[in-house]
Amino acid sequence: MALLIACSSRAEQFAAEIRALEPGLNLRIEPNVGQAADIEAALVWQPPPGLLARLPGLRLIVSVGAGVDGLLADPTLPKVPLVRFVDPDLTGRMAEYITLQVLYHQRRMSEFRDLQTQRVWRYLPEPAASDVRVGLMGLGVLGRAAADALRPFGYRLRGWSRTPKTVEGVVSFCGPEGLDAFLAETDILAVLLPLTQETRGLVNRGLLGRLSRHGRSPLLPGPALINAGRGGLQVDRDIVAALQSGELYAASLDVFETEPLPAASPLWQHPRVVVTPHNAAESAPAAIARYALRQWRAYNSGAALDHVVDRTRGY
Ligand code: NDP
Ligand code: OXD
Repeated sequence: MALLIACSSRAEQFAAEIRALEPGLNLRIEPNVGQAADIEAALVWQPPPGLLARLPGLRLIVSVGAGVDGLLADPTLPKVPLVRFVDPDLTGRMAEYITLQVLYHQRRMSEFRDLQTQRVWRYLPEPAASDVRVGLMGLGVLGRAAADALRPFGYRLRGWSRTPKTVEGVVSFCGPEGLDAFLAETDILAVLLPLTQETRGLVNRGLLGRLSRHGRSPLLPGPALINAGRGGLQVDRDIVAALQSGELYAASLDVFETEPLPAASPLWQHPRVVVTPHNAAESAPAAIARYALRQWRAYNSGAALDHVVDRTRGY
């Protein structure tokens, strides 16, 4: 039996960590697949389309990413269990990222940064956290962790998901019928949805225009958007247009329709936009190696796998 690592980045780091944990394992690193029939499990991030279909003995796929939209886009993906990465290392990093960006917008940091570039010493009043409504789109593993991290600051939390949720301190909205009410009560929108047929392009001009116009703290200059889900959830040009029109005041974007973000994108230069290179929650290779081996051992011993993707739902 062999484990194949097919990752567009960090493959050697994953291999080193796996070897340290299980030195005897027959490990292959794409493109050096060797005898394809030996390979029973694959650890993958953006593998070449069609590659996994050429492994006749494949029994398990472990995704390095928590999001599996890229894998599911390959129509040849073998119908073996597909496990996505869910781990305290990733979850903790994402909770940090969302907290950092929520605090950034609540504390009017884009304006302070602008003033600093002009060498202007000016006081700006800032709203209390308890006067700011944070709307979390997606109340799964990461949305809930973000809620747990934000709750101690006193933010007024709302969440939107496909099905109703009970999360401490979070007002739950769900489904298309709950979206308008959710947006109308949101000052800072944090998107942690998976990319599926239902969610593609959801964060567009129409949605941004429905963010809270009333009930907002007078000290908040306008709504802010944080997207750390997937670039395909948003329409980049609509975000630029909403920033220009004032429907959106500021944004923190970790993901984009095209990655890397093209140099010509106006988002790079916008004074109230924070751009990060899809690294909101770049997990440690050791955590990924531990997780992949745990899933593989579970599979071999007949134990239940964790976080198997529901291919019909798409996440
Ligand atoms: P989960 O599967 O645990 O949670 C997904 C949430 O989205 C659920 O609450 C689900 O609702 C909700 N949802 C899905 N479809 C819809 C819909 N059509 N309408 C409303 N709500 C919907 O995923 P995670 O929290 O683990 O991860 C979320 C995403 O974050 C990943 O798919 C990935 O794209 C992204 N990600 C980004 C990273 C980065 O570095 N930028 C790192 C890791 C992940 P319900 O529970 O009711 O089904
Ligand atoms: C992702 C990840 O899905 O990094 O983006 O886990």
